[in-house]
Amino acid sequence: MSNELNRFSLEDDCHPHLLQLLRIASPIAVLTGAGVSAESGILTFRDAMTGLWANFDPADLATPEAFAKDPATVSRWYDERRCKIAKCQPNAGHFALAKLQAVTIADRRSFALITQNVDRLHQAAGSKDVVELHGTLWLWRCLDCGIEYEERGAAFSSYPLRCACGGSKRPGVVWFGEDLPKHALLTARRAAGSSALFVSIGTSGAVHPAAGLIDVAIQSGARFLEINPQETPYTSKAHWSLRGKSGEILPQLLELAGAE
Ligand code: BV8
Ligand code: ZN
Repeated sequence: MSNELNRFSLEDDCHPHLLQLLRIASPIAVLTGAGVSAESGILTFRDAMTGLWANFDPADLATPEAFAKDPATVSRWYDERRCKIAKCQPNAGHFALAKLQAVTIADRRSFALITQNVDRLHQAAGSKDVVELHGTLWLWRCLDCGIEYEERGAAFSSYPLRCACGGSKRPGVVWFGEDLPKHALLTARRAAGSSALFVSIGTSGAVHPAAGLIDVAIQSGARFLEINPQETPYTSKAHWSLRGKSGEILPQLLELAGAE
């Protein structure tokens, strides 16, 4: 099939080759970004800088240097985000991806869900073996003794959080300038490099090395589907590009592919 871009909305006939791939391709690899959680009420990373945080640049908060300089402010920002996502539920897009994984595995095909998100809404929707490239807001780690705590409770009462050993706890996310978890990145690169169909959903493609997985997949011969309301630096490389919200497109796509 030629590499021309098949840009269509779901109102048109959804491309028969894409639907066929969703039914038979193996492996399928999916990369999600903050856009997949937008319909759950979680602001994307850039939108998150509103209100109290309006005059902060994410890069000024999501770095080891920012935490070293002002652990209380950085901890407060992450705790506020943690408490916000505690009130959020998975949306139809999360559930559709969990369904696609279940159907693919039931067909004895392989499926990998790789996420840049730190909210664990994929897991809450039933997705299994989610590859978390950027960690999660639910885990906090002591800088001194390394103990990891799952923090599911109410907002912390003081910042930074203290470990039982007296050390301060940092959020279990990957900050800018920090390496991604080695095993997660290796798993993601292997999944992208062996995929027959690679789907990127709700990501601006701005953050590396996560976004680079798209090139890994395409260069290894995968067909590439992008689902996003806006163009991204990868749109021009997509075999199919669906413009819209993942919570609306994914359930329709699964229904059209008979994976409902
Ligand atoms: C590293 C956790 C080695 C923290 C995050 C190569 C080229 C250029 C730069 C670099 C490069 N390699 C490394 C870098 C530097 C840097 C980087 O990428 N900088 C960018 C900004 C230029 N990368 C790193 O530092 C990484 N580490 O490479 O280590 C190293 C070591 C030392 C020095 C250099 C390199 C670590 C990156 C991880 C950072 N941590 N998250 C936290 O959450 O606080 S990244 C964070 O931002 C999010 O996790 C997300 O992945 C990312 C982007 O955020 P958003 O834009 O909000 O979200 P997203 O991109 O997903 O876009 C939202 C999309 O959704 C939009 O397109 C929108 O249209 C769409 N949308 C909206 N509504 C919907 C929707 N889609 C569908 N449905 C809807 N309803
Ligand atoms: Zn400790």
